[in-house]
Amino acid sequence: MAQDSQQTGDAVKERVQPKKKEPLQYKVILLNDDYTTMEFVVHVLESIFQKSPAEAYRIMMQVHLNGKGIAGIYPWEVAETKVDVVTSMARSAGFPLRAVTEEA
Ligand code: TYC
Repeated sequence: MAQDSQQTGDAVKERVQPKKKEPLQYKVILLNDDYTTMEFVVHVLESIFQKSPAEAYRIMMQVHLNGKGIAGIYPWEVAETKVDVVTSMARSAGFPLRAVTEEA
């Protein structure tokens, strides 16, 4: 039987909501500042966002030159956790680096 309908005697009952909604995705955005070192940002991108060294460097430069850049796109809870991990790693290292989430 077709997935979008259900046979009930002679009637065909249509689903009210025909498609399951995808869970919303959130961008994790890194913000530029004048004090965090480039090396630390590259390290964050490699260790928290699983970027290759070349991709981490590219994203870091994008943030450095344009003020912000996308580190990754994740479901809400994962994105929020990444922001928390970036923030605590940066504070422990004495850097003001900030990360925020934005609906994708
Ligand atoms: N602007 C910083 C510097 O010149 C480097 C930097 C890049 C800082 C990206 C934060 O998210 C950032 N040392």
